[in-house]
Amino acid sequence: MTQQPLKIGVLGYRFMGKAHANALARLPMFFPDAPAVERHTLVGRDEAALADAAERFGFAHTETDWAAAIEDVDVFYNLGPNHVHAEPSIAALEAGVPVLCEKPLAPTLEEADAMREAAAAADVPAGCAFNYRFVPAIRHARNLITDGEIGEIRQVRGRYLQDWLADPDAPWAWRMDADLAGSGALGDLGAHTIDLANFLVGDAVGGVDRVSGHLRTFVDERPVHDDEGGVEEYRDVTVDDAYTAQVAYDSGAMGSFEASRFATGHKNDHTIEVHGSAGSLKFSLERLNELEILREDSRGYETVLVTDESDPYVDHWWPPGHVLGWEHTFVHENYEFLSAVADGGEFSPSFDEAYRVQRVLDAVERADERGEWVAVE
Ligand code: SOE
Repeated sequence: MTQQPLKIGVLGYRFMGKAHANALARLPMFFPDAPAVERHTLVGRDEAALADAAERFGFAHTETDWAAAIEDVDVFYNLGPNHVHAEPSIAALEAGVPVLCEKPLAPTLEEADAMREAAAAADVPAGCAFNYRFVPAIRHARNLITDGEIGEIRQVRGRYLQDWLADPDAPWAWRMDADLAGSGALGDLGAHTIDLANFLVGDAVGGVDRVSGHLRTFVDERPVHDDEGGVEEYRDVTVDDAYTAQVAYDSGAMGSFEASRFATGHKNDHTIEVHGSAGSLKFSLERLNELEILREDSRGYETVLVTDESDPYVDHWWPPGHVLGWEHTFVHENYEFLSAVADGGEFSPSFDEAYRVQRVLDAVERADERGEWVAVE
């Protein structure tokens, strides 16, 4: 008997709604062993914008009440702003509906803890959409590290640089409000890098023992525009525009992380570099098909194009050298999550792993407030 398609409900229809809707649409063609899915219900508040998005993204139904949507679907994607992550995700899990929630898990450690507990009590997958774990070159890097190719891990260095707020007249948005977002560059961008470091070297370096932190807001109010494009008011920016942090791992390994929304000259420059006792690895999102590898006794980094059919996920797409893009990471992530739902398996990164990230975000903010190193609670 053919299995009924999984009915997917998605809360959020802007940037992340588009990225995940595109991923769902591409699964049947490129991942034919993925479970059949139906883009069933798209959830949002603005009915006109919602109807337009549902039409473009291929959703059969729309709903302005997320609780009603949860009753009608088999899987719930929470792609809303950070302050909307906890309540609907917990409600879905309590109803036995698997959840994929965008990062960071929540604005606060307390909400993230409640989400983690709801996931532990539910017997279904609960995942956090740290999509950069699903880049083939990152998977290849993790395999090299796991195989001991670069020896004992000593340092990891990550930075996520963007420039979209360098203009002081760039408009206010929810990402700039601490009550809605939790933090700024730290939680929006730093969460990715801290999770990626956990994914790459977490097994080798253990947990995070203590951190230092420095957060800065360069522009402390921004315009809110009216329908005619004029300035209706100015609203406070209550989150960081940039952060730096140092991390001391349990193993004695060192981490240094930073992110900025003011880094002119950088659009979406997420880089991570790992130094081991027998070599180093370096990855940059702006060159996401490449991995730079330095092996013991070599004089410099070798640039490897990670597009062979033997490389992670590549055999689903094109022949060697026909490079992938940012959106492919969402296809890989959706494939793994929906396969875990269909097979009753585990999905990583789980809410537990996302909570580990949230603990570091919280510690970095506390370290900044105190001006000293703090332990991760
Ligand atoms: C910020 O602009 C942002 O959209 C992040 O929220 C995403 O997680 C990142 O992948 C791209 O930049």
